[in-house]
Order: sequence, then C-alpha cells, then structure tokens
Amino acid sequence: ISPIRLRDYRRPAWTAHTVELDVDLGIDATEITSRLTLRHDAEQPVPLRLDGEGLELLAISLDGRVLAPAEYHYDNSTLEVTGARDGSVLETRVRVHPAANTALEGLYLSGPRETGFLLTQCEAEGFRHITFFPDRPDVLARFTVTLRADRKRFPVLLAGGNPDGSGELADGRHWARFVDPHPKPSYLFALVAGRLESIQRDYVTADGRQVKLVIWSEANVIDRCHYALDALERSMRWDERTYGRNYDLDVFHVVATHDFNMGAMENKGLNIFNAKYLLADPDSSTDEEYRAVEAVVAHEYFHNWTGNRVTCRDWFQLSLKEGLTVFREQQFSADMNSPPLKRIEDVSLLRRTQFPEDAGPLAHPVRPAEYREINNFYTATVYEKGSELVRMLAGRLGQDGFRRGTDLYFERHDGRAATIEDFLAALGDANGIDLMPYLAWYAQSGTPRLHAKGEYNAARREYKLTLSQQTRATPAQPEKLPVPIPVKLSLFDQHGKMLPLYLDGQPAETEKVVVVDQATQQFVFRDIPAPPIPSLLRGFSAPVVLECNYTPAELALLLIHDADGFNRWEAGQQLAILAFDDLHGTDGSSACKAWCDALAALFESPEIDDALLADLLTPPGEIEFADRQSEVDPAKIRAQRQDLQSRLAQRIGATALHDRYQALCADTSQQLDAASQAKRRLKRRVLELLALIDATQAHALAARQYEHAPGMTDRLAALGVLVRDRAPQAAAFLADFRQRYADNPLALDKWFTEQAKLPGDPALASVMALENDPAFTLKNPNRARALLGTFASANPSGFHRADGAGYRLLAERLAQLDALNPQIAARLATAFNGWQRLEPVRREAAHAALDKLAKCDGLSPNLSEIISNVLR
Ligand code: B3K
Ligand code: ZN
Repeated sequence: ISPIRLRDYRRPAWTAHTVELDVDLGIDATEITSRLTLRHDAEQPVPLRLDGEGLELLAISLDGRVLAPAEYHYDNSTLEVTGARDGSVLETRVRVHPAANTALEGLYLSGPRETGFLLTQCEAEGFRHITFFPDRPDVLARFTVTLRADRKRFPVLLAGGNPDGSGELADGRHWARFVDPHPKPSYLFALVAGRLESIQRDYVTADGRQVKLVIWSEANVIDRCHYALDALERSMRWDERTYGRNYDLDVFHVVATHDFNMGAMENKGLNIFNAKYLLADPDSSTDEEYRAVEAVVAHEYFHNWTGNRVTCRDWFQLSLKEGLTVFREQQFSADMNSPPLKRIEDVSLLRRTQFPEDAGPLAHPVRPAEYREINNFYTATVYEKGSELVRMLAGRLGQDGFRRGTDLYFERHDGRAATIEDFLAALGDANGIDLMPYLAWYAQSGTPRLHAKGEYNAARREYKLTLSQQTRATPAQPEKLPVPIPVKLSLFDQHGKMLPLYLDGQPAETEKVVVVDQATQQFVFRDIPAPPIPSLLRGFSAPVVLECNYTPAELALLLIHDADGFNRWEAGQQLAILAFDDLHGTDGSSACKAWCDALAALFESPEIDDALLADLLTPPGEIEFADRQSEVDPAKIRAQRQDLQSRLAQRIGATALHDRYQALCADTSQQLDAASQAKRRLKRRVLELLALIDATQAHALAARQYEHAPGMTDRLAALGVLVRDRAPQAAAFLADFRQRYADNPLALDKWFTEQAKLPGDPALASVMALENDPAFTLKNPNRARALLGTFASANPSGFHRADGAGYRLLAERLAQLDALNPQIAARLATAFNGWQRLEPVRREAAHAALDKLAKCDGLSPNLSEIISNVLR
C-alpha cells in the first residue's frame, strides 16, 4: 500500500450534509439503511466515491431510483456511483456481522453472544465498516439515527445526540431515535444496544442547560460506576471555570465495555469506555487506577470541545485534538491532585514511552508527514509530546493569554475541521504574538538535546550561561533545525538560596524563562556574588534532554533545596544516573554516596510530603537507563539498578525503613484523600527498599499486608513484592488472588500483569504457563495486554532474554493476534522498538524473530507497517 501524505491533502469532492441511519440490530447480522444528502464541490472530479469496508450491499438507489448494476461499482473498499449530482440523495442498505467482528472496529459484540451487547468504535476509520460514507474528519454532517431491535434482547438502545422518540413495533420489537443537532465527522458516530443498567445524575451547565448524565454498564458492575460519575461532574465544572466551555446536548451517556481496543472514545454524547477506565471500587482498584479513571473521564469529556466541536481537518492533525486534550486532562488532574506529583508522573511517562519512540526507527513528528495505517499513529509522540508542545505555548502566553487564545480558537473554528496552523494562529492572534516558529516542533521528530554550560567571572561578578541545542537525525529526517526551547531557570547560591536574576535590564526575579531558538545562545546574569548552581528547565519547561555537567554535590544541593518540586525530583534522577553510570568507579561512588546521603537526610525530614518522598526514593526505571545506552543489556541494567537501590536502602538502614513502614501502617483507612494515598505510596516504596536488604523481614511484612489489606492498593503492592522476589509465600497469595477475583476481569488482569513482570529469565516460563490459564484469551485486548503487553513492554529483563526466546514468543503471538485484531497486534509489536541498540547477541536474536514475522503471509497493513518501520 502506498502512503498517504500530508502534502497531498485536498478538500473532499463529495460531502454529506445530512445522514439518516436506520439500524436493524441483530447479533449475527445487522442491517443498516442510510440516506445521505450529498454535496458536490463543483471544482472537483465528478464520480461519487464513498468509503465502505467489507459491506454486504443489499440495495442501492439514487434520488429515489433503484440503480442498475452498471451504474455503480463496489470493490469491497470503495463504492463508485455514476449520475450523482449536488443535492442528490443516496440510499443504501447493507448487512454487517457483529458477532464475527474480532477486530473490534465498526459494529461488534461485547461479551458472550447470549448476554453481551452491541456497540461501535469508529475512530479513525471504523464508520466505513458500518455504512458507505466519505469517511474522513473534514466531512461534517447532521446525524439522525433510528435503532430497531428485539426488546427483550436489546432493552436499551442508544446513539449519539438528543433522544427524539421511541416506541413499540410488532413482534416484541421496539425503536428509539436520536438526533444530533451538531454537525460531526463520522468518526464520532456511536451506537450501543443491549441489556445494560444505569446510574444517573442531573446537571445544570453554567449557561443554564439541564443535562442528564448517565453511566451505563452491565448489571454486575453498575455499583462500581459512581466514582466515574463524580469525576464527570468535576470535569464539566472544571471546563466551565477554566476554559469557559459548556456542555451542549440534553444527555451525556457513558458506556463501559470489557472489550475495547483503547482506553475510551469521545463519541458525541455517547462516550464509550474500556471498563478499566470507568469502573472503580476500593476492593479491586488501586489509587493509580482511581486517578486514571478520573483522568480518562475528563479527557473524553474535554474532547467535546477540543475534538468534537472543533475537529481535525485530516488525520495528520490528530495532535490538534489529542495533544490539546491530553494537556487539558493533565491540568485538570494536577488541579484535582498535586501539581508537582502530576508533573513527575507525566514526565516519567514521556521518558518511558515517547523518548524511546523518538530515538528509534518508529520516530515520527507530532504531525507526521505520511502514514499507511492511521491507527498506528495514536502514539506517545502525538499524545504526550503533543501535550508538551501545548504546554510550552500555554507557558509562553501565560494563563490569561492562553485563555484568550483558546477562546478565539473556539470562536473561529466552532463546527469546523481545523489544522495545527489554525490553532497557532488563534493563540498568536489573540495575543499579538507570532507563534508560527513552534510549527518546527510539530514537523520535526527526535528529542532535542539542550546542552548547558555555565562560566563564572569573579572579577565582573557575572555568570554566563551558554545554551546550545542539537537534535539527532531520525529516519527520513537527516537534517534538523533549531526549535524554540523555553528554559525556565533559577540560580542557587552555595547555601541553597535563590539569587535575584538581573538580565537585560528586566526586573529582578528569582525565576525567569529564556527562549533558546538558535543553535547556541548566551545569557549573562549580573551581580552574582559567587559561582551559582543553575536549576534549569524547571517544571520540565520543554520536552528535551538536558545535558549539564553537574557535580554530584551540585545535584545534591538542588535535591535538598530546590523549591520547584519537579526539579528537586529531577536533580535526584540526574544524581542517580551519575551514580548508576559509574557505580564501581571512584567518581561514581561519590555520586552514589551523594545520592544516598541526600535521600537519607530527606527520609528523616519532617516537612517533605510522603508521596514526593516515595518518588524521590525511586531512581529512573530500567527503560530510561536503557535509553541512554548504545549497547543495551537489559539484564545488566536491572542488576545495576538493583545494586543502586540496595545501596540506598543500606544507607537509610533496615531499622529506619522498618520503623517508617510500621508508622505508615498505623493508617488503615482506605480513604482517597491525598494524604492517605501518599502514605500508601510511601509504604510500598519503603517495603520495596527493605526487601532489597532484608528479604525475610520484608516478605513477612508483605504477607501480613496482603492479609490485612483494606483495599487493592495495599494488597497489590504486597503481592508485587512477593511475586517479583519469588518469595516462598508468593504461590499461596497468587492462588488466593486468582480465586478471590475469578469473576472480576479487571482485577484478574492485574494477576496476569504482576506475573508477567517477573524479572529475568523466569518470566518466560511464567508467561507461557499463564497462557494456559483458562481465563487467558488473545481475543480480549485487556487480557492480551495484561500478559503479553506487560511482558514485552514493561519487563525489559524478562523479555530480552539472551537466548531470544522472549522475542520468538512475542513474534508467534503477534501473528496469531493479527488474524483476530490487527490494531492490538500492531500496538504490541512496538515492543520491538529499539532492538538495533541491543547488545549483539540479543540484537541478532531479535532481528531473526522480526525477520521471520515479516515474512508471514497475510499480515494486516497495521502490523506490516510497524514491522517494516521497526526493521528500517
Ligand atoms: N480518540 C480516541 C482514540 C481513538 C483511537 C483509534 N485507534 C481516544 C482518545 O484519545 O480520547
Ligand atoms: Zn483523546
């Protein structure tokens, strides 16, 4: 297949102005009648071409006249019709087969055929699996949807938009109609039909609209939807307050399913969620999962404006809605919880997922220039790096300026499909600033490196900071240009006090932002009494890798004194990296000592927040260490990281760890407030550290913790320590957990996940044994991800066995999975990213497994694209 290119974009020749769908629902066969009022762009080619994938065409007529076979042609992916003109009405009837749809794209069945329900997933190009349509985001149409079905089998009938009547039909059947007054692209269409329960709440928007908020799920889990309903209400209020955005329909439906390819989907008025991001209760959800539910509920809700009211002109602009919505979601989560902790979490995620993506063969710009399969471009780069770009823009404009900018963006583009340029223009115009230089960030892949060098001139009392940027070549982009990098900075004196900054006659402040937009720039700070220690890129003000030759003592000073919670943590991370790099050398051991001493001091400090302390006590992960090396040996990295952590644990001391653990155990409540969550987080970290130096004691504590855990956070933390250490108690607790949650798929997923994380060579046997568990199936994305996704992407020392057996297992499963669900197969295949930088033995083995997979017959376009890109 040849790629689709951004530069080839053309307006659609044909659009649909209104869509009337009549859907006659059945598990095995569903018939869809569609009436499209067509518009033709007079300057463009005449033949009407509509997308339609694998549809069984039953009837077709144009302007009321049944078409003869010679008047249309359907090749299973495009329908071509002759004789259509501007204003024509095309009516088609097609049949699709929901129960046979294992790809979970288009209309499919969730759950067993006797009791499950029907639902749709259209983004990006699923609508063409339901009916014929110009299935591209710049075609916005008014939708009227009528659903018909057997009342007993499908008592609940839902579609996007406002309800517009329902009633009885003959033979125990019924109907329901929905009209969406807001024109929308086809990817936002959705329907749901089946036996579902609901909880609901009335909501009045800031501008006075009465809205019914309804969450739907299968009966056995409806009790676990209350937290999501609260989170929805909080999101709606927050968007009114923060961005002046009100909801715009009379109903807002949210539906949970266990069978979903991604996290959730923002269909207009009918969001559909992977149950993992909607259900929450203390017995089966961890604190992290509660936060994830809150964040994803908000994210999908926020899409109503950033994505739905203003949508994307084409899929190259995906980050226009995703980067912006992730940014809004991050702001919301920070407001609801703790801003520095949220920032640490987001930057860690960026470094774990996006940096490696940007450094390897899958690197692509936030706005890619071309793709073959758009579903492969829902990536960390488009989402997370995209959000970082919006954050830089928001930082540049300040809170009020950014709000002026988004107001103008909504005003200009409401009801339309927009581009990244439109977004930058609106933000810039509202503030009289040219933001177009930021386009370079959207067009260029690779993580810029920002090199910082400070020179102090005692005679002149000046500190000169030289900042230079450089981005390494990436596939298809050998040459790189400088990008605007906002560097938020402060200078500290030797006692850890912030210095006032005098720069170019600007008012003195202790924190400033300088923008580096050339290859090299210098900034001179005056009246600096002694050599300062710079705190750079505060709050992670730009998504770059900072290279600054700090001494261990300087980093230790920032770790102790920096008031910016993020940079304090960052100083610890950088110090841990110095320690890691030369653990046994003379310099390294001094870095290690500095790191351990500083953390041991903070461990005793009464004023530090428990959750921040837990994060400070955690060095960068194995994936982050690997990302810094050229010949990666994941087993060695793990051993060295464990060694580093053992030294920290030794320095703090078993007694201090034990005492702290006991003190934290005093709080046995399962409250979700920040302080209780923080205690649980620190408790887990302390237990993990203790396990490194006194396994017997730690395992006994973990066993007790498991048995008395008031909720999932403590239970899973304890189980994790026992399983990863292969403690003697592990088997019994695993069996207990398996049985306790036999009927709770989301909790059971965690049982698979914990065992897929087993470090080192034993992981493979564990994964293979778990594949034989009766609850394992490749057909359920959550389950496949829990076992195979965790093993391949979150367990480097387990997956990257020197004998290559991990690679072979994944490659075999990918081939099987691809036949069922290409999107999930392609996603899991990204675990091979970075194989070129493995040490030679593993590299050879990974290459062989990939090569064999690439040669399999009949791979989907999704998986082929990933494999061939990874191999390049
Ligand atoms: N917009 C959806 C993602 C759709 C993925 C299609 N393969 C969820 C989200 O980002 O909100
Ligand atoms: Zn999104």
